[in-house]
Amino acid sequence: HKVAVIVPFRNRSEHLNHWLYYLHPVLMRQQLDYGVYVINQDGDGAFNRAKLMNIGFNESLKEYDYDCFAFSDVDLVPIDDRNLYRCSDHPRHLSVAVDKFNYILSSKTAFGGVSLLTQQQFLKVNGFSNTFWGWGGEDDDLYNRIIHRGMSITRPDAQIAKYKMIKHGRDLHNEVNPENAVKTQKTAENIDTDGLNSLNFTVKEIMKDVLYTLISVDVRSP
Ligand SMILES: *[C@@H]1O[C@H](CO)[C@@H](O)[C@H](O)[C@H]1NC(C)=O
Ligand SMILES: *[C@@H]1O[C@H](CO)[C@@H](O)[C@H](O)[C@H]1NC(C)=O
Ligand SMILES: *[C@@H]1O[C@H](CO)[C@@H](O)[C@H](O)[C@H]1NC(C)=O
Ligand SMILES: [Mn+2]
Repeated sequence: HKVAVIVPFRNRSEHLNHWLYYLHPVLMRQQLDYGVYVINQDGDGAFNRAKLMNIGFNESLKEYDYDCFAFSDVDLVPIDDRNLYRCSDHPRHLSVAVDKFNYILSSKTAFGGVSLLTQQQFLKVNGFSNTFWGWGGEDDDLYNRIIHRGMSITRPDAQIAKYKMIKHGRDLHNEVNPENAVKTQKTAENIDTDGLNSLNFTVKEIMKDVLYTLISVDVRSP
């Protein structure tokens, strides 16, 4: 399994240090052929988690022929090695039971936190939408894209797919955006024109660390 782990990032070095400390041993024990790509949003504009994911997909493929993409928040640490960071026949949601939510899945359609798609599956849905600025909705839109393209999602057992979320307050410039919830109703209208095929960004810096590749990008916030 050639897995690119894509981590959207801004201003959370402490979380990243914890994440790297806990995830590398897990990923090694799972015997993956993997690389970690931390995609840092440059500047102070509105945060765009989904666009950073798309950028991670495109940029990681320039380095290696990855066939599986694990899209992960920087604050989610799995607590069971059996929760495999491997793709399957269907897009897969891994962060099923998170301590912050009393280990209860919020909804059957939840697809945020940590999710995995093969290269083919991700291309089939045209990636994430690029237009979800601020907090919320981009994960639901990706779920809608998957259903719209005739696929379904799978999850590991909740007993295995347990996570700890590193405690944090609301980030600056990542306020809940009420427009995002409205936009999730319009996935079918947007999927063909908004995604990997309309992605635009500027790479500001690529820094190679032993443990990860940091790619700083200007996402062209409005
Ligand atoms: C990053 O954190 C610093 C210090 O907490 C803060 O001054 C700055 O505004 C933050 N920038 C962003 C983009 O959140
Ligand atoms: C970048 O893409 C967004 C949509 O993802 C679009 O609204 C914007 O006009 C594009 N900007 C440029 C400079 O192409
Ligand atoms: C991103 O990847 C997609 C799919 O391979 C490609 O169509 C698109 O041109 C790429 N965009 C950028 C800006 O690299
Ligand atoms: Mn969080």
